[in-house]
Amino acid sequence: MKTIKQLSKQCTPEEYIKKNSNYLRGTISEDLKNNITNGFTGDNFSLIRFHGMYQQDDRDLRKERNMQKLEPRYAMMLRCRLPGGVISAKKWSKIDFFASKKTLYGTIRLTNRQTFQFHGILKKHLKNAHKMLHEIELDSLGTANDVNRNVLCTSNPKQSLIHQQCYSLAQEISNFLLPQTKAYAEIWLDKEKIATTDKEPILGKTYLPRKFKTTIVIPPYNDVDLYANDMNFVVIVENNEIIGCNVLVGGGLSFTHGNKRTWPFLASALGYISIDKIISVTKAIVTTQRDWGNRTDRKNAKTRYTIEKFGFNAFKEEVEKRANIIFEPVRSYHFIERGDLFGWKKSINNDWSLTLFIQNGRIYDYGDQFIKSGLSKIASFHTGNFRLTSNQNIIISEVSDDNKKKIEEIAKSYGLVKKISKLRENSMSCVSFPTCPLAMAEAERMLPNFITQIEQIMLKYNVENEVIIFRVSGCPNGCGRSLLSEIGLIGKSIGRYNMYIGGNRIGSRIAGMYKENITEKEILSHLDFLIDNWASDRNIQEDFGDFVIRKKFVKKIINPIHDFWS
Ligand code: SRM
Ligand code: SF4
Repeated sequence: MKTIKQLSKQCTPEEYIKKNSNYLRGTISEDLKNNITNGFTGDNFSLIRFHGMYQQDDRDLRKERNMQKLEPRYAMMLRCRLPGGVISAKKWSKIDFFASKKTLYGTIRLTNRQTFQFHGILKKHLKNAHKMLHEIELDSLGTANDVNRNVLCTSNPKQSLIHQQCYSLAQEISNFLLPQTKAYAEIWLDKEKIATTDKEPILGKTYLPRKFKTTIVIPPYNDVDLYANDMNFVVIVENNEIIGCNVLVGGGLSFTHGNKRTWPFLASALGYISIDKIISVTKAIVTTQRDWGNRTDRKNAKTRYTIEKFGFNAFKEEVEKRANIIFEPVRSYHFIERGDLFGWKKSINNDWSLTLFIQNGRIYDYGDQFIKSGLSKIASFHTGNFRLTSNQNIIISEVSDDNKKKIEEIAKSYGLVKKISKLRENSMSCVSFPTCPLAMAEAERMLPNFITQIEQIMLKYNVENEVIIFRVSGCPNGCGRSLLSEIGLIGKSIGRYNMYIGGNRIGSRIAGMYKENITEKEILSHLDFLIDNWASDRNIQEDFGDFVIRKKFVKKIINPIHDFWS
């Protein structure tokens, strides 16, 4: 057993913080009583992430507050845990109320991992936030830092029977992998400290080496972008029942500008397992990553680097040994798309669902679109659920025939449904400025107008009704999953981006770098050239991403470890 001193020498400071935290307690409770600062001090800055919160400050105000010698405008972002993205309309009303009354921005932000974030909660309101969530049987455990994150599950409302089973699986896996420490209940819900010893049988005392992401996927829809995740279960359905799943591991999209020891990678298949093996295989994969993952360099700590270091076969054999199984050959499946199915759809239970486009997942009222008020109005009488999609959109589901008309009228009068281009429907951006501390360039705030300009180019070349998957991330962490798009931007500095092209429609190909460090104006000029070429020279039904690869405008990324940087 290594001493903490030895550990701190070899491991990253984060490992030391986890080990010393008394199962994630740190001195968070003391900091909550400290009125001198609106922030958290020392290790608590990192530890609150294990409880689902990030300390941020408004970057638009940084300079001014600095000049006035004021503390940065600290406030917390809180991310809820919502496996499979399902929240009842009743619960939505509560979170909507909280966002309006107790956050600095008054918005709710849907994320591309099927959950929502509050931005701008002052330290003094944090306990209220957790208590409110607890009252509606929600929490923010396991949504940040070195644990398994919100478990994604295909949102397609048409396949509700299978979806229901997958949704239950998503919940089961999420619960199975949750931290067991009572720290969350003690600190945020004022539960009395129970005099027992905490144990973390799955995650271990120092938790995972890095964040870990899981999906459950129902082909032919890859809306969850499975290839970007650490552990994925692609379900195989026979006679309308899930019989098993293919297991894929080692996906991830982030890299660091200029650091060739970092690269994006697509999840690859370990093999097929029957449905009853899911939990034992989950445990085996997570504990292998826990024990084998790199704890000395956080940039090389995710599952894909563990697999690269030990070899795919060694990783697979270890998982087989730990789960006491042998993977069968992969069963056949295919994907047709990743987008959401907008508008009204009848489900197999004969009720209805309405999928609404939410630009970048931001729930607020703007212009002639009263998204927040409209959803709030619907939530006040809707008896079904809201389903959040991995594309940052929302599905109002389980709508009865009686309520359909009422919801239709509200959707119309509040501007919830608007005719928009397919380009916009398929667009996505990360949050970036002003709240993200890691942002290098604008993303959420630049995307709407930028899309308008690409729409004009598409109109010019008569392809305005076509789909192109366009995504923006404010830095190479790649939260907007730009590297799995047909055109993806990744922020370099204010107003400048790397431009990547050549991902495919189903999200199984990483885009390659077309131009480095260019301005928005330059990007539009390159797009004018490329879209003109695509419009005039493409094969029948050839997607933009496939076209730019065939025409060699960009190199096809086959093995990202070598190809991404060359
Ligand atoms: Fe992310 C960090 C927002 C999905 C890769 N991400 C962050 C932080 C928390 C910044 C920070 O560490 O201080 C961002 C908060 C911004 C804000 O103000 O809200 C942030 N990430 C987001 C969200 C909200 C983007 C969105 O617009 O939807 C997504 C929240 C998902 C969720 O509900 O859990 C989000 N982040 C992703 C994805 C996409 C995905 O998971 O499908 C990725 C790329 C896939 C991957 O993991 O490789 C992603 N985020 C990162 C990374 C790079 C991790 C790495 O492997 O190196 C960071 C930085 C880090 O962890 O050190 C990061
Ligand atoms: Fe922030 Fe970068 Fe993620 Fe965008 S991609 S939310 S800028 S960490």
